[in-house]
Amino acid sequence: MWRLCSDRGRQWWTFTAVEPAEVAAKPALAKELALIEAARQTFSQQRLERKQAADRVYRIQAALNAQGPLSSAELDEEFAKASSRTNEVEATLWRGLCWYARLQQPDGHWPGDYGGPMFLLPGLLIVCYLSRTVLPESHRSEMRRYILNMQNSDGGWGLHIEAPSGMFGTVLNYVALRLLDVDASEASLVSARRFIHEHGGAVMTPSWGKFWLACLGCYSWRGMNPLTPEMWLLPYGSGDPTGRTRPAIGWLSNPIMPARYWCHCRVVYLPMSHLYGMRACGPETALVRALREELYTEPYDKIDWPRYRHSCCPLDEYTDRPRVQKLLWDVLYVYEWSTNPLIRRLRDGWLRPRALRETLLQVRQEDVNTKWICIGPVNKAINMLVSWYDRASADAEAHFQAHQDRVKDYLWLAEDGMKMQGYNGSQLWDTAFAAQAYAESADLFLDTNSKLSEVLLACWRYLEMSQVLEDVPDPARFYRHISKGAWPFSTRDHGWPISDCTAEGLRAVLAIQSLYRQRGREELLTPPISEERLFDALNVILSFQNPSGGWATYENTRSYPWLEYLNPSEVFSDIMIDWDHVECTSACVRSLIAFLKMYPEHPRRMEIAEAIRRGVSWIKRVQLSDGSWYGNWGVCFTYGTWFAVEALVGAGERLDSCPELERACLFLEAHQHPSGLGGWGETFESCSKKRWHHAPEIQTVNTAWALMTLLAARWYERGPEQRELVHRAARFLQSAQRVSDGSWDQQLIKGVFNRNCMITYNYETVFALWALGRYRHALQTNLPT
Ligand code: LAN
Repeated sequence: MWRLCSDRGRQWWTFTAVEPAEVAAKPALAKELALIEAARQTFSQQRLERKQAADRVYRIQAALNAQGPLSSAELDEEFAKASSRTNEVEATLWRGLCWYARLQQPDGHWPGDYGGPMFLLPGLLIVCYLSRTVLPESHRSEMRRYILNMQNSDGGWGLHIEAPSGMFGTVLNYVALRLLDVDASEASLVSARRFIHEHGGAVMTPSWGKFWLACLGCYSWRGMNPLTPEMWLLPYGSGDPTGRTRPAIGWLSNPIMPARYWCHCRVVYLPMSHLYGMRACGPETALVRALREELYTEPYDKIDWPRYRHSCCPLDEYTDRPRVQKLLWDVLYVYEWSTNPLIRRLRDGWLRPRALRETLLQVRQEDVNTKWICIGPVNKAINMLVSWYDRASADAEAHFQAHQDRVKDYLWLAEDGMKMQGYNGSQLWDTAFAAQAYAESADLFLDTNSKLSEVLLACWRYLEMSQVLEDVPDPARFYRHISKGAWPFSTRDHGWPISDCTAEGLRAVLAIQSLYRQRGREELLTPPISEERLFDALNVILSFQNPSGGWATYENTRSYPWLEYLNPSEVFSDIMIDWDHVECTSACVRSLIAFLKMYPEHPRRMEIAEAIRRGVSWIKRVQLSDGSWYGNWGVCFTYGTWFAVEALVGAGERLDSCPELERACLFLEAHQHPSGLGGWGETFESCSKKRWHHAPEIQTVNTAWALMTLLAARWYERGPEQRELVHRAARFLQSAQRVSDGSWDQQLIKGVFNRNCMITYNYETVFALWALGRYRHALQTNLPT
């Protein structure tokens, strides 16, 4: 019996065996188990079609188990009220609001599957193997099930759950299954091996795969391009990484110092370079010896490693790596492997020990700052391995155990099995959106004495408990931006501040606050969030704005776009610097607008107004020639365009005087789904190929984003055709709801990072609700929008 536990946003799955007698005695339990079993069966029958698995059943179970803000009985009672509504849109909204409330956790956040990438679990399993961290058999068997479920019919695995097979996914998941005790003679492994051999063997794995194999002892460090840790000894140069004083790039900046890279890139290459620098390698076990035989087309001892430093299977190659890069690696390679006594003295006697001390210091501080969660799944696993090899620190043992304890934060169970998530969850992000979606329809339940208002109060509690209240210690030394007042993407313990998470968090707080203030019931919002904390959030948002006028993700842009030429990863693009993004810029602009509305007399009002103006002009500048905006973190043009249009409208732009708005609406009109049913649908290829790709079926989420965009721009005021377009989109969303429980089905994957890798969001219900709520105000009633 699996259960989802949660504590202040932290979420993890536990397993307890239940006796058949116990099941027989409790009909509810029996019903639940039957539901899960049924879902599993359908799933295994339709494996490939449903790889983008709904985690519906486990979410039902979670909802049944949890003592959420509302009990199931209360929710059943509320749900029944839908039938008394004569307005169909209101009835749909009501059912959806009740459904989504079932999933809310006691602490006010929404849990959900944040899987998608297929290269995460193998890394964790390699680290567990090397560090003798034993995962329970319950977890291991669900992991096996997951990986097998995600195998493509050609025997391989892709970069993410919807991707065609490549060597990165295939080699790593092959190794993962072997570490999970699957025998090499199993049919699935035989076909995976065939795939690997047909594509040149594991020497063709992209560099991040080679890294993991080298740690495990199944690849030689000589076959890797250098990850020289001495890079961390370079001077940072002028400029302020903390955002306290501007600018982040000064006159004497050192653009190639790793501390200037995008934080995700630098904190992954940081522990990688530490392990590379010490040539970390696990013991030669029987399994390692077997893998050495299974993964290659020639005998392991005969492999000419340096020949394969630059090699990568064409199936995986996404990013161009220019010649200059190879040249640079070749120079560093000489430094790394030279036996010349002078270079050796310099390297081994002087530089390397210093470099390893510095990388270890930085790694450990990242562990401490994030309470051992780490910024993401990749550095979580690598930092844990660094910690395993670190015997010298006084508290080495406790430090490593703290790492082990945080492994479960990344593991999510769904009907397709157990996976490692792309983050320790998307708690704050989902809660901030949910709060805004509920706020959009708040009149339905706040003024009718409905228990649903508990949902918003619980959102408030989560918003309160997840705001980050402090900067990390010595931010400049550890190259960290200020975080006091920010909201993270997941939990306060994680704590990395993000521009748009802070913006959405602040907007959600202001939205709930203004609803309760209007009704004179602000005292219900407990615990209170002081004005000072809101001003801190404002301060963070302002500090994140770049001289360009745009906003990047976690930090200011610290180096130059040309650094991308040095991007060594074959599979990810645009990872070297923290770029400006339309989503971050729009979210920040809108939160500043909301803030000014609430505090028109704030001492920083002039600065805020100027920031908004610069942000809006940045957004206009990056509109594409077809009228759309490219979405960096969601699939894809409907996402980017939605963000951009919201900000323009929020800043007071109107359709008749703003050509950008008109072109955006025309773009959407021209990209409706060919089925003619009045919706929109994009696949992940819109992101990776940077051109619109129609999904085979209309997608609820794309339709909701498009509908919100058209409503924000008041496209329906143009004429009867435009009005009909909007009505049809709304009708589609209504028809896509499951009337029996009020939910919207999960469809194709909807999140993305670094252009090429997709990640799951549970956006269907929340955006359908948000869009329909707005539609109701705009076109169904006379209420003000
Ligand atoms: C995320 C998740 C949240 C996302 C938004 C807030 C939605 C976005 O608007 C800004 C960027 C951000 C914070 C983001 C950046 C990249 C992340 C962290 C992820 C997509 C989650 C996972 C991904 C991370 C890089 C995955 C680990 C893989 C590596 C290649 C290191």
